[in-house]
This record gives sequence, C-alpha cells and structure tokens, in this order.
Amino acid sequence: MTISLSIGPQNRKSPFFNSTLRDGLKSASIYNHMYFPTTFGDRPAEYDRLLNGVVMWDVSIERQVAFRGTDAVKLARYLTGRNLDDLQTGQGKYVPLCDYHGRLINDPILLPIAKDEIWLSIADSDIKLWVSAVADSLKYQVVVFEPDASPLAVQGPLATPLVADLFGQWIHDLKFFGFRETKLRDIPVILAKSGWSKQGGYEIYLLDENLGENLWSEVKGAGAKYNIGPGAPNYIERLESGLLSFRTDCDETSNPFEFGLGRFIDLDQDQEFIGKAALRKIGEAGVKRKFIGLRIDGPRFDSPPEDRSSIYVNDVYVGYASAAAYSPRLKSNIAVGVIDIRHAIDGEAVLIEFSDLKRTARVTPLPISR
Ligand code: THG
Repeated sequence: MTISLSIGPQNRKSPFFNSTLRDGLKSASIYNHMYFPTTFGDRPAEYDRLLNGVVMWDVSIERQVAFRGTDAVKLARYLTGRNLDDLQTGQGKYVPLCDYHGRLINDPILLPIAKDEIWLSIADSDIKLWVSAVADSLKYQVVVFEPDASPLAVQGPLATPLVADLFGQWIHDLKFFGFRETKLRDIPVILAKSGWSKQGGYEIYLLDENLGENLWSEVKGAGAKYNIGPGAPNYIERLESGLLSFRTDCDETSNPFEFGLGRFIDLDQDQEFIGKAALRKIGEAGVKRKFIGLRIDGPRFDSPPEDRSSIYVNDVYVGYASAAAYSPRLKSNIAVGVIDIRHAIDGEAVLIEFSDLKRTARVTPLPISR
C-alpha cells in the first residue's frame, strides 16, 4: 500500500528534513513523533552501500532524553538493570529499560555526558514522560529535558576512512559506543562510534538544529569520493544481524530475557532498579518464548509485509514473525520473530501465515548467517 504523509506540526521534522527531500526521499514513517526517512527509492543500492561502501542515514528520530543534576547518575541506576558501577564520561552503554513488571519499555544507548548529566538515546516510546515521572516521584535533584541533538549515522566499511577524513585520526581511539564532543568546521557535534547495523560506522549528533543542511552537505561532500549515498536504517541487514527493533519486534508483555538482553541486566547487584523483583521471578521461572530468526521457503518477497504474521506448528499458534524480507546475501527470504521456547530450536519446521499467503519456514539462530 502506498499513501502519502500529511505534514503538520503534530509530528516533528528532522533538522535534515529539507536535505533528505532534496536528495530524493521517497518514503517516511513516524517514530518518536517525528518523520523518519525509510528509503530514497533505490533499496538495492542502499543495501549495497551499507555492506560494501558507505551510506548516510537521518536518524534524528533517536531522540535524547537528558537529565542533569546532582542525582543524575542515581536516577540512571534506578531506571535500568544494567550495572553502571564503571560508568565513565564519554563511554556509552546499551541499557534496556523495563517497567515495574519487568516488561521492556525501551532499549536506549546511555551517554554519560558529564558527571551530572546523562542522555538516553531512545527507541520509539515516550521515555521522557516516564523519566520525569520517576524523577519527580522520588524527589531526585534533576531536570529532565530533550536536548538539541540529532544523530546522523554514517555506516558501512568505508564509514571509518570517511569519518577520519572529516574528524582526524583520533576517531580510531573510540571504543564501541564511545563518544566525544567536538566541532566539524563550525558545527557543534558529538561523534560516537555506534549505529544500528553490524557493518561498522559512526553517528554524528548535530548539536544545533539550525545547521542540519550544513552538516548533511559536509558529510555528503566529503563522502563523494567514497560514493556515499543516502539511505535509512536497513530493513534487510538488521534482520540478517538480528538487531532488535523495539516497537516492531516487542509486544506489550515482552521482557528483556526473551530478546537475549539478559546479558545487559545485573540482578545480583545491590542497586535497586525498576523491575528488579519482577525480573528475578521471570528469570527463575525461565522464559516462555524467544526472539529467533526464520528462513522462509518459496519465491523471493518483493516488499516487506505490513503486519505481523502468525507462526504455526501442527496448526497450533506458537508465535509471530515481526519483519520479513529477501536477503540477497543469504539468497533466501528471512524473518525475525518471537516463538514459544519449545519450538525455538535450530531447524524447527514451522508454517508462517502472511496476510495473503502461507509459507513453510525453519527456525534459525540470530544473527542469520547461513
Ligand atoms: N542510535 C542511537 N540511538 C538509538 C539507536 C541507534 N537508540 C535506540 C536504538 N537505536 C537502540 N538499539 C540498538 C540496538 C543494538 C545496537 C545498537 C542500538 C548494537 N548492538 C550491538 C550488538 O548487538 O552486537 C552491541 C551491543 C553491546 O555489546 O553493547 O549495536 O541506532 N543513537
């Protein structure tokens, strides 16, 4: 189905919005109450650049929820089950957030900006409301706000030489999720080694929303010699890599263990945090379902399914596939989904019911590598 978006003040525009339009943006979605570019019309080229070259993505929709004040670190430790004992300014961490029932409500990257300031770079849910409610109810000394910060991702094997051209050789010192505040010419930015792909790369957080066109054209200009092009978080590569898309893959009752995020939660620390007791119980009982990959039989899919698809074994519902596509690399249709733990077995045969067709498929571990 193709429809056009109505543009209005109800949803926000990225600082790169005009640049993306000028460069041929074809489709957008909505994420964190913001227009989210999804393709510039040449999906094979966007995929190829990510795997073999370099591609630039407007990911301003990864909004920042900031809190500043004497209790900033205390608040962060209460919000996530990730152990933050060794938190260091300039080194980010992936921090699942849960509610009091242990249900996953977001999976941000935490950026320790200063001793008294933390940012959560969030996926698609209203975490600013959550954080300010928690902070105020505990009477913590912090102000919660959305800073003027908009990430531009540069991803792919040639992202590293390009970003080194732009910023200098020091970029090689950044560890994964490490970041540094700096300037690109006169544009204030944070450069971070991160990005929602497994092809490597960086994110340049623009710190002045009036300079979006400048930053876009700096990156585009310097990237010309690497044949850079515009794209978006890649629908196919993320399935191959098994990266979690919070709103796509999770439902109202998902917990972090189902998605392999248990390694980012420390139930043994003395620190109290939201969901700790519930997560202990869930952990003791064992997970009932699991996030898995699927290899799907039959002719290649032309376009992604619009809805979640039901998965059956012997006519019994056992879970859902949340996203599916043809992988050129694996020469197969693939999907990710959530399935009953009893069927989360490598090679398990299942039937997937898409809106207009049924396909046989096999369960496979993530990332999908064969
Ligand atoms: N960029 C920024 N913020 C974000 C995202 C982003 N916030 C929300 C969402 N995306 C966060 N989700 C992820 C999920 C996984 C990874 C990055 C962002 C990731 N994971 C590695 C992996 O799974 O191998 C490493 C995790 C680790 O070991 O710590 O890269 O894209 N600004």
